[in-house]
Amino acid sequence: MTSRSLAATAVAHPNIALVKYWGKLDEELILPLADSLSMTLDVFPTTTTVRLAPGQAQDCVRIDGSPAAGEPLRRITAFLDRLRIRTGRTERALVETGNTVPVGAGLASSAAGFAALAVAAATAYEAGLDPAGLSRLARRGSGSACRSVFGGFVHWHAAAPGAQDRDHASYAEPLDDVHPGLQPAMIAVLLQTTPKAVSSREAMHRTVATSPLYGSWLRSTREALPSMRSALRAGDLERVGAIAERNALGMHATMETALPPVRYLTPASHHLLAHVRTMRANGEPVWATMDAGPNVKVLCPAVEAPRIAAELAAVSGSPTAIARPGPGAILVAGGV
Ligand code: 2P0
Repeated sequence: MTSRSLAATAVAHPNIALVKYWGKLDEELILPLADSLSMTLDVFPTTTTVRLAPGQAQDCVRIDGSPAAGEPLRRITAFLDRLRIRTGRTERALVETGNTVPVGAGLASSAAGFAALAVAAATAYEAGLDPAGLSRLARRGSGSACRSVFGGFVHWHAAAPGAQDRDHASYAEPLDDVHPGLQPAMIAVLLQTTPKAVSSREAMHRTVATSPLYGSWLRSTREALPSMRSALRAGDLERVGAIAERNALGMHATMETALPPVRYLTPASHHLLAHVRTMRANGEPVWATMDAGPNVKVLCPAVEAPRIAAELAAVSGSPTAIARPGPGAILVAGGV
């Protein structure tokens, strides 16, 4: 029997959560303990090509031009194995991925990476998945990747307690009811772009297992989600920003109280956070959010972004990137 040699290339962008995902109900299925909500960015795309390689004994993965090994290779191979089981295909693959964002620095490279891989691999293996199915597949690579399958503002549903098929019940959906007058920008301040010492996966696990604050944060994040939805519907950027900043600070408080603590924020992060608060006290429409890394992202109205980004760059001495809501993952080549 001969196999056709199929290849596909997809592009996906990172997303930044306004209501964070931090903690798993099921570590194998990557099911979150709570819903989360994010904005997909229009900067820092990841491009991934998957080419089936009949006769090859192993998957061969290159990330940013270098052969992958260790944990990144293991995660990508496990991801492709799941797809091979689902499709009944046996071919190994050549995977070539190129990031334009620093990897492992809290800038959501794994979200863009697994979203692009899900779309390219599902096409190459002819998995026939609909958008929700692609989101579920991306979720198994990295939780936050299920949100990068879609553009704009995206809601990731945790499986409802008692759901019959919890894997099926957890996927992301783009919001179609965001007020059209809401024109935000997210300014990423690139304070430090070296890979983190503790992976977000390990940090999340440790926090759920040991932080005495975790239960409170989970309750507050479950309340924050509907409030955020309503603020987005109303086009109320001030409420969106306030909820997002509080949610991010709460998440970092749970990490700080884990055993041993996880501290992603550096003195430079805190310095910039203080400056954002001062700007806000002076009437500037700016709100901060931080993920599993020291970099600070600042939400503000798009029309004000160039001026605010220049100020943040001057205060931090670091480069900035201005992002607007961006597109979902798209296939740019391949498919039959
Ligand atoms: C988020 N983060 O909602 C949160 C906020 C970081 C801080 O999703 O273990 O790489 O692969 O599911 O998706 C980062 O965690 O973790 C993340 P896994 P992931 O964006």
